[in-house]
Amino acid sequence: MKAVNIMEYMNHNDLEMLDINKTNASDRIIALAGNPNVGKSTVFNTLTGMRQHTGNWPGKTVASAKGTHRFRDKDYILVDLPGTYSIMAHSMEEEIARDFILFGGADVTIVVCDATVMERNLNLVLQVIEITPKVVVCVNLLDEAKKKNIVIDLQALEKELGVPVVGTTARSGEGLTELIERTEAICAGEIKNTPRKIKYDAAVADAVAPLADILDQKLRGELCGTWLALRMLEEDESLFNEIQIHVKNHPLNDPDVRKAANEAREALKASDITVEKLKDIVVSRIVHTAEEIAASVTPRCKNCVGCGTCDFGSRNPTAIGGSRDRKLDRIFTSKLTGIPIMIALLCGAFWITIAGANYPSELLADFLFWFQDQLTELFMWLGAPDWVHGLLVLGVYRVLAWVVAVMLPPMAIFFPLFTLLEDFGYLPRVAFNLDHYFKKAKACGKQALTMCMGFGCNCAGVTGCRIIDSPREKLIAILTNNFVPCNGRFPTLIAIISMFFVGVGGGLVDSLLSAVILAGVIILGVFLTFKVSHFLSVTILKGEPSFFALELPPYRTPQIAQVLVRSIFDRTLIVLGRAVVVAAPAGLIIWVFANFFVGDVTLLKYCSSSLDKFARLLGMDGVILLSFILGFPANEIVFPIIIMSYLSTDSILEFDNLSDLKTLLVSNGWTWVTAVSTMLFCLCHWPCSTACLTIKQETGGYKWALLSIVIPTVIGIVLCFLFTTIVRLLGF
Ligand SMILES: Nc1nc2c(ncn2[C@@H]2O[C@H](COP(=O)(O)OP(=O)(O)OP(=O)(O)O)[C@@H](O)[C@H]2O)c(=O)[nH]1
Ligand SMILES: [Mg+2]
Repeated sequence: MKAVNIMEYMNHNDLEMLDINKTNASDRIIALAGNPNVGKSTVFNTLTGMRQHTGNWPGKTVASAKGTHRFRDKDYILVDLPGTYSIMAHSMEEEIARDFILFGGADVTIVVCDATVMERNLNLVLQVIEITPKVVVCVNLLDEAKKKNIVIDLQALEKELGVPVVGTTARSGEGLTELIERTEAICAGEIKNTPRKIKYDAAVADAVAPLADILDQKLRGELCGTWLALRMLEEDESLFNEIQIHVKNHPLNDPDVRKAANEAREALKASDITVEKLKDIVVSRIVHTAEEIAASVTPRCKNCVGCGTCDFGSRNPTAIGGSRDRKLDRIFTSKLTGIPIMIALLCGAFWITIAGANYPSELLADFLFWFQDQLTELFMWLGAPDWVHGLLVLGVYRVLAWVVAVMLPPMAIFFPLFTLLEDFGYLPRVAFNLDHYFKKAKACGKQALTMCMGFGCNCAGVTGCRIIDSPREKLIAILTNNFVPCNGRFPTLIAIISMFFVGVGGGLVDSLLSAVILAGVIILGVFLTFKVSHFLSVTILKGEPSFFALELPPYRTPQIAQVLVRSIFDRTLIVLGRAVVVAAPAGLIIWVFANFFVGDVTLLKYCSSSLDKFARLLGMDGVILLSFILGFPANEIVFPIIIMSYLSTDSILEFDNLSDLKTLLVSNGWTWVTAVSTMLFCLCHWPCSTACLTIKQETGGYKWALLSIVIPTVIGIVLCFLFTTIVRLLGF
């Protein structure tokens, strides 16, 4: 097989700007920048009431988002940017952040920092204030800093930086009013910032100064001359491309500028400073300045880290939070216990989900189908024709009811649990544990994080692949994300497992066994991910795994009540939203299929019987396969369509109880073999339509979207066929 040209795909990455317009002259555009995982999206969500993905691992935000915060009769258009350690970095999301800070037209850039690791965060602050003076520094996670006994002198920091500094605890909203007040003061011109300038070595400063002066004249304040001069001398091509796109009359090709740049290069050469050396000098100067400032604003004994004469030893963050984190990491990431704990946690989360979802599912089903009876009576009372009742109640309403009853309860339990683990900081540990296996598959360990996102929704998983820097590994992660069942698929798995492999009574042993089987299915998905990743790595996406640093963030205590309320509410809305948008029309189509005749059979029977022969080779039947096909718009509707299809052809029309579901399926020929095949096919078949579109967008081509359909479908067909043939040969 021929390896593809990955650059072809690389060029298609969209770095387009958000479409941000002020509706009033008084509107303010505020960029939220900062290192990864410092709470930018939490600040954004708290101020705008929006629901950007947050969680304790770096790299969640991969595309900018905008939202509005209204304060004292003014609208603040906030832009949540992906995290970035440096403006000079070049990963896709870092470029998005850099470009917005440079060209996004923000009135103020708020740089959010993690109070527990100020040195590292100040590095970015210094780079941003080098570009624009309109900056407010938000020192977030003050509660975490307090727990670790880290005290930051915010006033001293403000003096050092020459820009306003505000301390916040974004999760509880503390300090955010002051943050907006000080931001407004800069917008209104009440505060004039005098940002600290980085002092470069004489050789660099002298060589750069003439070029910087000319650039300052030509740019007329659009960008900072010294900053651009340094980037020109560092030959930052990707930045130049963006400048050419965004800066009108940019001076890069101006003859005076070119001449000055050549002279600067000569001067640097004379001092033996090559391009690489210049980059090193600049970076180390910034890092050094950041360290100096951090040391001066974090009061402590100078010689310390255990000088024995002060109390810093006990206040040392590494000594306090660090030792607890190290202990936990020894348990969660050790070779011996890491993976067993991971599997145990997975089973535990599934067990709580299955045991907990049973009763609410019954209640919901009882209520929703009681309501269906009321609707039927209403239609009869109104004297509505049969077909109207059939279409709206037996079609649209009933599919909606099935989607909500079967899908909603497991989602509302599993996702809060998952979010708690995410907020605690467990997901990067999963990536750490699986890194070795991904390397063996010649893929990237960060793929584990994108798989975790795929649990919620494969579209989020696919977009999340932007955190993987290597285009080859990113493509592998995108093409295999579908092996993680999303929230539309795994309630189907839960329902089938509960019905066919354990009793539907919901006892302790039953629910534990269900959880173990479900975990087994997920592990099969992970196994297939490794195998397919490896296959792609040695065929069309040839290459060796790249080096990357996986950051293990500190463990943070999740806010249990908030997470529970938020994710239950969010999931409910998402499932209900999709139910209305996708399931309702699907219900309508199914009803039409079941009531229109081709000759003397219904359209449904006609279509399903034409698929029946093939489907039976795979251990399923025509109805199941047709449901998978009709479920292309959203996986949530596959199982409800199966139920509806059987109901519409079955004599038991008043079938509305979850525990009776198995009877319906068995009366339509389901055996444990059908159940396993349907589960295998549920795990391995084409991604839903939205996921396909997302893959097309992320990869820039139909061919990858097509491949992402072909790979799991072929694997699904092969697995089902092999399984069915073997069990039939064995005489089951
Ligand atoms: N204790 C505490 N946790 C916080 C605070 N602000 C944010 N967090 C938590 O820190 C984690 C990271 O927050 P996010 O808002 O996702 O961080 P981000 O900067 O947007 O991260 P990326 O998008 O990955 O760059 C989440 O688990 C938050 O709940 C805070 O003030 N205190
Ligand atoms: Mg974020």
